[in-house]
Amino acid sequence: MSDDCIFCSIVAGEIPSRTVYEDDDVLAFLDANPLAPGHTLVIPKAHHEHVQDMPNDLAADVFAVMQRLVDPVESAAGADGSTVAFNNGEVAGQEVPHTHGHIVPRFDDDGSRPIHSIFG
Ligand code: IU
Repeated sequence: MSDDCIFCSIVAGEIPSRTVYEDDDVLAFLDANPLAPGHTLVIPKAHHEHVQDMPNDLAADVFAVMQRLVDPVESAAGADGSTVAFNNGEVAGQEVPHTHGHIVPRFDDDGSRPIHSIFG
């Protein structure tokens, strides 16, 4: 756990979140400012700032959870697809320095915008 990391505080239960999935190493929760209904974040519980900082087995666990959640998240949102992505580094739009994958439900009528436009 890293002091003053908001996602570490969510992992510790110090800040409430809407849990979507949890195991010993990975937590998924609803984004507090969703880009679309059902926007879900998937994080390692251990603090790692960037994708490449995670040990390989943890990165595999995080991706496996993302893969497993795509169908239920899309289904719950009534979506037609999803953007599944990591912003990696400040220059790429990473605002929270605890690595996190996004599952953003997408809809046929949302303009088929590419990833760079939905992440602003
Ligand atoms: P980014 O990839 O670092 O830009 O994404 C950060 C996400 O974390 C963004 O979608 C925020 O809405 C979300 N978030 C959150 O869910 N809860 C928080 O307390 C904070 C950010 I700060």
